[in-house]
Amino acid sequence: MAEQGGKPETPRTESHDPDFPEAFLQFMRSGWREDPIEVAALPEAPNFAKRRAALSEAFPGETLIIPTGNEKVRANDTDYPFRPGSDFFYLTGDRDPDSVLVLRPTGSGHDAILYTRQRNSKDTDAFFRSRNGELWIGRTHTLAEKSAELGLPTAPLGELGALLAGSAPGQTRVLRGFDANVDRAVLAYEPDREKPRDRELAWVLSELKLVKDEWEIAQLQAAIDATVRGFEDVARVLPADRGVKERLLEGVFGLRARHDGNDVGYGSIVGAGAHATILHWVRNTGETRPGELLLMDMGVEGHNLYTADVTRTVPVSGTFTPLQRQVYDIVYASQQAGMDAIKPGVQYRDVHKTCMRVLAEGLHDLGLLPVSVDEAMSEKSTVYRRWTLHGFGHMLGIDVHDCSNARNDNYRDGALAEGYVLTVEPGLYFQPEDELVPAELRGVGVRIEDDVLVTADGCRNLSAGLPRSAADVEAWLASQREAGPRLP
Ligand SMILES: [Mn+2]
Repeated sequence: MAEQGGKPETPRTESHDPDFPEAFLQFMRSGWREDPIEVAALPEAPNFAKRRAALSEAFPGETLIIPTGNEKVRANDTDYPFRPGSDFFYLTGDRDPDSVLVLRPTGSGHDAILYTRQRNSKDTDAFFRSRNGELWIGRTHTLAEKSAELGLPTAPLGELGALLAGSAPGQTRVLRGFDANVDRAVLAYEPDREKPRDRELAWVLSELKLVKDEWEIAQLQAAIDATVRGFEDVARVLPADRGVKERLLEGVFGLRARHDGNDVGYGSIVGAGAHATILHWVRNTGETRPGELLLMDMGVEGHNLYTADVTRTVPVSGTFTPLQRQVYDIVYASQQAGMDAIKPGVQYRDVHKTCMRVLAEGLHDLGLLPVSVDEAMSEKSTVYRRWTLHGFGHMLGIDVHDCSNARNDNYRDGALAEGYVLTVEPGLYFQPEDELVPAELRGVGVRIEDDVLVTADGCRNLSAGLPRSAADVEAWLASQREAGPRLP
């Protein structure tokens, strides 16, 4: 029995597959039992429905099309593991590639329909022939099973084309850049430069995500707790008296991420020594050295795709040198000042200025600023940024850089509100080839990054499970080493 409507997909095969003689095909088509699987409605499905309702309210009378995206080739015929599009997942909870959420206007709001791949069950040759067949990838959901799980009507992907072809320009918006087929099928209709229709959909989706609900906060806390365990795992295998490869530490953290969560939320940055001064050092080809610092920026992405984003900088030998500690304490003071400033109504930009002023003062104390702190802090100068390099933080959620399509007025140039989750992550970086700093500072990089929730009257540090101050980091490293290596 084929699934309702739509054509079964063409088998996806590879050049090294053996031939399929007719006798084999006939034989493979019969003699299989069909065991049912248990499908329960996801407890969080009502949260997803609430978000769709909020989106519906923002665009009355219009058709909204939100694809998850497709599998991406890593090399030749192998793909990267699929990770759903963040906005799509935020609205549906569906994890399969190629799916497309469509909100169609009704009299009072919108109907939501999830267009999704059909099951390649045992009554199709794809079952055993196709790389998407269940013999290859395991049991997948029928449309009805997926519908029951997500609380969302489903339809075969094959029926999407007709709907897209019939969509009225001017009454349809597409979340673009995820699915080339969808982008091609619905031509952009953007008569207003100031309010580009499709980008407005992306703005609104990002801005809906700014305030996290209780369930999302719990997801973030779970990801952060797993991240704390991952940092502990790494501290336990980091020797004080000899070098190890950065990739050993990346791998140990990655094991925790895959074991306790979905994966790492972004490529782990493991920067030993001067690598700490490279902001996105993800090659991780170096080695630790006793006496040097080690900067690790790593986050577990939880089972529901919310991610942590945490950085710690530790002295490999167990204690900071006086100079390392001086730099560390400046960054710590900056981070603390940022956390102290965060509460509802405070301008995002003012938290940035607060953190940066403390860093600039520290740079002045180190004798590095060519001008006064006030002059360096003026908008016409900002020369301190040679050593601070980036902003104080960013929103955090289902994306590590969450809400990135929000309009400036509601993010960079806006105020914080209760329920926002953001990182606070100042740093100081002295490049190995910087002729304007003394030799002993060259190759020193420090960043401290925590994830905080804006509360009614301040903020709560969700990553307080890891120490932040220099003394606490030293004590923590010693106690982890004392406890010794562990497997998840
Ligand atoms: Mn970050």
